[in-house]
Amino acid sequence: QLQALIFDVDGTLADTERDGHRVAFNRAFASAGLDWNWSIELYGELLYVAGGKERIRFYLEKYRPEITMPDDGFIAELHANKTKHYREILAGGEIPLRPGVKRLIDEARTQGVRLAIATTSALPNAVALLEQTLDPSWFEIIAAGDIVPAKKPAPDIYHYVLKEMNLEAKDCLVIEDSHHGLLASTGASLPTIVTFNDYTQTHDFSGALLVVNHLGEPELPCIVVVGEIGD
Ligand code: XBP
Ligand code: MG
Repeated sequence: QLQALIFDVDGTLADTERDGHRVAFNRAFASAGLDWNWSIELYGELLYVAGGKERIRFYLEKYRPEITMPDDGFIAELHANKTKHYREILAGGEIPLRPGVKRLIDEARTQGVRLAIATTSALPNAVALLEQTLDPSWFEIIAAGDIVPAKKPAPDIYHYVLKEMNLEAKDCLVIEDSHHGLLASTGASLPTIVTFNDYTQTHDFSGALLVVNHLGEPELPCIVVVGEIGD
C-alpha cells in the first residue's frame, strides 16, 4: 500500500533550471559586477553539481582556473542574491508545473497519500515555487538545501524525509528527473519514477522503476521509455 509520494523539485515539479535558476545566477553575477555568464549549454554541464553554492565553486574550479577562489562568505552572499532573483522570476508566473504533476498530487490528496519534498535547492526557492503553483501546506515535509550537509547524489535528504515522516522506503514512491536525484533516492532504497527533461534525457536511469518523458495528462499521454505503467 503506497503511503507517501516524495517529489524532487527542480526539473521534476517544473522546468526551473534553464529559464529560472540559470537566469537568476546570471543576474546575480551581473549585479555583483562579475563577467561570469552561464549559457544554456554550459549550464547543462554545470548541472553535474547539485546545489547553487557548490555549482559556483565547480564553475570557478573547472572553467575559470585563472580566478582565485572567493571565500565562503562571498559565495554565500552571491548565492543569496541569486535566490532573490530566482524568486522574482517565479513571481512572474512564467514557470509552470510539468504535465501531470498537479493531477497526481490532487489524486494523492484525495486518496490520503502523504506528500513530501526532497530538494537540493534552497528552501525559499522550493517554497516560492509551491506558493506559485500548488500549496506548501499540502506537503508534510519540505526537505531542502543545506538541511543535510551532503547534497544529492548522497541519499541523506531522502533518509531525512523517511525519518521525519516515520516511513519505510518500500511504502513510498519518489519522482525524480536526474541521474543524481535517482542515485540519491535509490541510495535510500526508495522506489523511483523518473520524468526526464531536456537537460536530463541522456542521463543513466538504471535502477528506476519507470522512466517517462513526463507524468502525463489525459490529453497528453506520457511516453514510457523503461518499465510499465500498472495500477
Ligand atoms: C536542483 C539543484 C539546485 C538548483 C539551484 O535541485 O541542484 O542546486 O539548480 O538551486 P533538485 P540553489 O533537482 O534536487 O530540486 O541555487 O538553491 O541550490
Ligand atoms: Mg531535479
